[in-house]
Amino acid sequence: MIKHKTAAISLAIFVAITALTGCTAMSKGKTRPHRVEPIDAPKNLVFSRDRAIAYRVAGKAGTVIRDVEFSTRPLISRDVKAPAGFAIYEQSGENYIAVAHQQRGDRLIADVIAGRTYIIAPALTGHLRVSLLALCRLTIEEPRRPAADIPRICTQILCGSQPFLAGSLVDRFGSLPEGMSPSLELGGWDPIPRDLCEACTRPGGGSDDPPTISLVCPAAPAPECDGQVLFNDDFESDSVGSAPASSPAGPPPGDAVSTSGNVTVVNAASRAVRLSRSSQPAVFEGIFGSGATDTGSYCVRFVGQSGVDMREPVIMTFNAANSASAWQLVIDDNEAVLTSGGVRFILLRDFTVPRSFRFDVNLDLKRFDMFVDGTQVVSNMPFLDTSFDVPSDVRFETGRCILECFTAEYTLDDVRVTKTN
Ligand SMILES: [Ca+2]
Ligand SMILES: [Ca+2]
Repeated sequence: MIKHKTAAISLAIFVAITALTGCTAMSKGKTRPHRVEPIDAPKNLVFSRDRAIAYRVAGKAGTVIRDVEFSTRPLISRDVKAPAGFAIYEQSGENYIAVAHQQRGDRLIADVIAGRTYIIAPALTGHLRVSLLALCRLTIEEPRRPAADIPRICTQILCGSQPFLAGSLVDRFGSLPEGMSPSLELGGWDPIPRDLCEACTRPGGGSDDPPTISLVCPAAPAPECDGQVLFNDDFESDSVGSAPASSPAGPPPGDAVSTSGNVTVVNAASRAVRLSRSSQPAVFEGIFGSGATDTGSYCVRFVGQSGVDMREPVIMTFNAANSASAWQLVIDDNEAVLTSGGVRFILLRDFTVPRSFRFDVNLDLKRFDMFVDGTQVVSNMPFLDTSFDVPSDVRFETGRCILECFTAEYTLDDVRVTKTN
């Protein structure tokens, strides 16, 4: 059974923080360092441990600045002893998104965007990440919950010395957060991060504001992809029980579908295709009509729903004519793992309900953003393979059976790819 649980995740809850720790960050430019201004970390929005550093990147807003260096030296502490224990998060509204980075000595190096705010903080790993997500869901999904409940929820979830199953949250708080599996293990990590429990219950940032839990949970479906359509299939003209038509009805002309293994049209919310793993991998390939080039911006969107009790994931890729892939998204029943250039990103959700996925792709920069149900989950991620040339197809496949053939089922609808400029 393949599971992917090691990468840091962007879904962070930022609780009260101590004062800004002074630090400079510079680029490795030959002439002069790129200016990165330390700023006050957002009040009430800081990491579980007691320190983080916030920066605003100078320059013309929106400009990508490569290889900017951020020192971790002021943050090295008893809790986090090495630079590898830190991550870079980009502020996006109330959310914090993990940014791809490399490590060089005690510095983290990333491509960043001028005008935006970045926070260097300990990376979220393991139970902590899952527990913070549970806390987020409980506090954000139920805004009418009395404010006094939040410290109680916080300490019960984060500060217990023993791990417990998410299913017991129903008894404790009357509900299980949306998207959480009852069998997920929460809490009980060792050591408990310093000040974490205290941060939950004390006023934030020296103000009288109560601590807030700030993390955006999924909301609206991702918007449609606009622009010149390269591929579009909603399967409404297909026959239930058969393979989908090799030429999807409607515009654009020239798009095509290729399948192998067990891929059939089903009646879901509307007509859709279902990939079922059998002795052969199930493969759905959407091949683009004309109009793609090796420059410009593209939009990729689909709606997908995992089978219950997936024993193997489905793998989604966006591919070029030269077979390079911009990313690999491995979707399971309760998590998805995005692999791009040097980065693995784990997204915890219940994927057994229909979820909309959208990718905004900048082929000039070989970078992309990803949205799930309308919420941005990663920003400015580098391509998996930078040799990527002309966009060619989008592909979904279950793995090949080797010794045993575990079940994998994925229902796919509204697959659409456009060139947006
Ligand atoms: Ca067509
Ligand atoms: Ca449909």
